[in-house]
Amino acid sequence: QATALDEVRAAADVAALDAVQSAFLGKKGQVQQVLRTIGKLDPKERGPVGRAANEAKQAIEGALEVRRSELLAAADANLAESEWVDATLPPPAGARASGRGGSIHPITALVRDMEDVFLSMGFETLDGPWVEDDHHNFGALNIPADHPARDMQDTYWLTDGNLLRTHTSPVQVRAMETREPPIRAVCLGRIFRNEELDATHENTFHQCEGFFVDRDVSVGHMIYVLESLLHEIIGPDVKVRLRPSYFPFVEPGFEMDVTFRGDWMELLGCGMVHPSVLEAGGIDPNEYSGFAFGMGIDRLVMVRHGVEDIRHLMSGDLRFLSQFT
Ligand code: FA5
Repeated sequence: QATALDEVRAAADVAALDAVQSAFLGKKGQVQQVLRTIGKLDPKERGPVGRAANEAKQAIEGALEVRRSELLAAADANLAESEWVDATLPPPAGARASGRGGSIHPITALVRDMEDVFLSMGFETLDGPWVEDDHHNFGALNIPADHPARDMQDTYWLTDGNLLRTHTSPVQVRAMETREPPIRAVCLGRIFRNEELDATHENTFHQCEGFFVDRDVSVGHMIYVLESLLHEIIGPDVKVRLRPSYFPFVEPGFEMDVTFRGDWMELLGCGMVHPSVLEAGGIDPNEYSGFAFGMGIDRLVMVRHGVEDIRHLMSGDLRFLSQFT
């Protein structure tokens, strides 16, 4: 017993402790060997020897338990020290060149560049919640419950009656509720639609909402802002076309396409904010007018970098992402 207790106290780690445990308490351990000999002893000696062996067994078990929890606590305390990482350190020399360095995701990079351009044009940037209510995502945008335009966007409904926002337009509504014109703002953020996926359709993607409400705002202002942005982001040779289109929250409404791989790709919806949307936001449509647009950020990344399939962007595939280091 004395030897066992010394060895238990001396065990420097859990593996050493396991070895001590099996040497003394295992099937072929020393305590077991003593217990096995009891039957051969003089009957008078059997009782005291058995008791002594069992006491030794209990003492060793108790000591093992104490030492085990000491060792585990020490290992936990060491973990913070041994696994500490300084995430602010630059990558090791050569990591970037070999493609193993971290890099800014092309969507994040585009969002930052777009925000810079909009700030230079006097727009502020706003944020809105991903989980929206029916009123902000649909109702206040002139899309009542029975309106067929709800089918234009396949909605992920939550069990509590809320939804994952299907576009960034609810941020317009929130801004109008809390601000007075002039309002010049953009919101760049993530949105969700229960879509059939293909090369230009994701179910988790990003939009840039822009809106400008003031006196005498016209379609001309809108086209100027959109073209200026695309010149800055894609280059002076970017080719776009504007088509009439329908959204319940603008009148007139348009869509803008951009050339991509020898064809036109739809990039955004836009138009003059509908009078009833201004009214829902507490703004007098007789005094103020405004334009609004909702641009597909992921599609703009495709144009910017020549990405042929939108599904690469959110795939997390390092073979794709390492091209942007
Ligand atoms: C809208 O979402 C409107 N809220 C845009 C708007 C805002 C119109 C303000 C008028 C005024 P739409 O569903 O067409 O519209 O989407 C706008 C853009 O988002 C599209 O032109 C496209 O570039 C992008 N987009 C739409 N669906 C997807 C998708 N599944 N995957 C990737 N991009 C998409």
